Amino acid sequence: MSHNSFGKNLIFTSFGESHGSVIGCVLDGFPPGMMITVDEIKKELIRRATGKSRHTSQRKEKDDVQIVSGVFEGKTTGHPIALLIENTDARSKDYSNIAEQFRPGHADYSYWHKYGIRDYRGGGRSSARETTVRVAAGALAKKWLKSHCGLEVSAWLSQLGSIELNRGDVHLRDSNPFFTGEVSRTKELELYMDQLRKSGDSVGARINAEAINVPKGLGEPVYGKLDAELALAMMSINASKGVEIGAGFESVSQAGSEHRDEIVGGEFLSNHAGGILAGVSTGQPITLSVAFKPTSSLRIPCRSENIHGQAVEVITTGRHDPCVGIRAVPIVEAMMALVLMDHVLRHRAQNN
Ligand code: EPS
Repeated sequence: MSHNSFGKNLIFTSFGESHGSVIGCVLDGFPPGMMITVDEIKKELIRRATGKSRHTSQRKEKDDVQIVSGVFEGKTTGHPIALLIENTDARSKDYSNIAEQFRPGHADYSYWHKYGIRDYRGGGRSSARETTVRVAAGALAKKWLKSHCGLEVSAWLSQLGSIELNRGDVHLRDSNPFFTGEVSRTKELELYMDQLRKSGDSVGARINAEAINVPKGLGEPVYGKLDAELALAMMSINASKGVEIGAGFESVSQAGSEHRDEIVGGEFLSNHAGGILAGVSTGQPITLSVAFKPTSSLRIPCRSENIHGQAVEVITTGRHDPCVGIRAVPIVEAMMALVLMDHVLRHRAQNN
């Protein structure tokens, strides 16, 4: 079975490969009447784009988005919204040497064994390029959530390799290439990344995210729990390896008397639940964090095999992110917004 869509009442489908002519998405079920412009979508796309700093891949895509359906005279019509983005800076020759090799840690191996064919150029469908259209659709979801119920989503870098970061001022996260709210530590992060890049290696990252002004009652027990669907959405992002909701794995060592969030005068005194109890939102901020693994395309040689089962030494050249987790910040925000909007529409449908 193929599976390139998610959502029930707001259904997102993406298509396209990193070195194909275009990537695109269809967003079906979006309510009519919301004003939206290409510039509003582009603003989000720029946040995620490669080539903005020396700390990301140097591929320079224009990411000019075309709204090809579902918007008339600047307003959503209630019909499927289709968004298209041309790939203008793919350099497929970077991949000719590894066309038949498996990069350890990469989709190369699993896709080949699943499909028996693979678009090796830029990782094809497994590329982070696909996340561009998630962010484009997320721009619409963010706007709708804000105007519909004041709901706002934000994410920030909370760990880069071994460097742990405080939340700082999340409003300032776009002022630096790392999406950190701890702006005073930008220099430290730059030095770390410069050394890493010189070494040819890569690191992972942790991204924290929060949604505020979330209506109570979102989530559909028992197989459409809100935390379950958020976790699925996060795990669908390239390179993600773990998701925590609220206290997450810390819950293991917490006593019940500590973990439970006491209620006094209609207010919760803590938020270990991450704003979700039994799969349903409580109205508290939804908090989660996502672990991203280190990028697997490295110029440091390693041992592997090719599609014929022969031993090979793999060296990946080209333009890769030394830490793909950094650019995941706007992607996490977009996925969170799309899931939450879907659940607002689903809750409205059942419990209006
Ligand atoms: C990516 C590898 C690089 C990145 C790409 C993600 O692609 P290429 O080698 O084709 O230049 O530039 O990211 C994007 C193009 C993007 O827009 O995010 C990978 O292997 O995932």
